[in-house]
Amino acid sequence: MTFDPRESRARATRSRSPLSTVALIALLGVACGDTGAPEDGEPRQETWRFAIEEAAGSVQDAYAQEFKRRIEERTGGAVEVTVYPYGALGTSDDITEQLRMGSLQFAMASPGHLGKTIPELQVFLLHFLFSDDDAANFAAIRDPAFRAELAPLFPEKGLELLGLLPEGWMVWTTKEPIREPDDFAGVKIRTMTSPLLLAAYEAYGASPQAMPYGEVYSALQLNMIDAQVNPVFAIEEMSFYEVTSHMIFARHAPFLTTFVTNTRFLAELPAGRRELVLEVARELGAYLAEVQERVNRERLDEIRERKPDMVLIELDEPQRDAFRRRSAPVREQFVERTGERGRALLEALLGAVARAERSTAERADDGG
Ligand code: 6CS
Repeated sequence: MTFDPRESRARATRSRSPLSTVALIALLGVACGDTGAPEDGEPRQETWRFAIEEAAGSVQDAYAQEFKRRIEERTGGAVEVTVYPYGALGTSDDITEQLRMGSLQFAMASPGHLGKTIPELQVFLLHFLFSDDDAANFAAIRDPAFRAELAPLFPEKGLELLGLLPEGWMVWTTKEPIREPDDFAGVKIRTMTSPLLLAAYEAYGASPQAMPYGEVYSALQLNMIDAQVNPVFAIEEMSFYEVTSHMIFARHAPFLTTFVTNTRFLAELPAGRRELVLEVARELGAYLAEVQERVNRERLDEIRERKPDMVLIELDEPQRDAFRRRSAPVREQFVERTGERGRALLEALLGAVARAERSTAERADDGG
């Protein structure tokens, strides 16, 4: 399966072909193994609204478009999925609120923002928690014991976790080089809005400022901030590289997002449609891992091509160690803020990462 961001942008603006006559739906419903027809009749026609926190052509958009494609195909068009890119319905916080109120059915909600609503999710914002091995990290976020700690945190906020998805390593873009924690002294770095992110950058001596995604470019341009942090594809897509001069690769944290739905909506769906949603979400678990890897690589090439004097700095192990040591106390702050549930989630995640590292190492030893 390949994802072409340009094609996706075009697809997002093209209108759908009008295939949804009742007869065709009934036929397709039979052919596809119907998902959601009430026992006595025709499939229920409905539109599901899915908001993403990124632009058309982004990594989240790739996921949303594939979700839309599979749902519409398997319901024979009885369900239509409308994807709303970032900005159409407001900020990440606005989207989450609309999902909780039930005016949206699906959304992407990154812990960098959703951590305000579900504080324990800020575990994903801690630095140097994950492995350096992408395959181990991917296994860790799917680890059943870890998921068993994570999933129950959502329903009490009216949300249901459908997926935890990787979007690539976070990269700092700055106006001065950063090679050691002290280089961050006084640097006004924009973070997402979950409070623990402030602590994460204060630990390096920076002056972090939380703000919505849509305000970052002009804040950099107007020198209200000096730096920001996001995966490579976002740095290209939001043109942050135009208003910064250095990209610092510290591999301090992956960017993860959650794919969420409204608890009540999911519970009240006809059983067939509920199963379909869960099935497609399960199938798409691996999809974004592949997409992000390719999109991040391609976008880095585009940045290099468009701005040859952009300085790329990859921190070496001793340099990363200095950041690792500085960031260690932030784990305590996380536990202080989130209590026993936070501690349990942190331990479950550390356990999952360690297990995943062991099994990827064993596979490598076996030559597999
Ligand atoms: O920095 C942010 O706020 C956003 N960054 C990405 C890559 N996705 C969504 C998030 O809101």
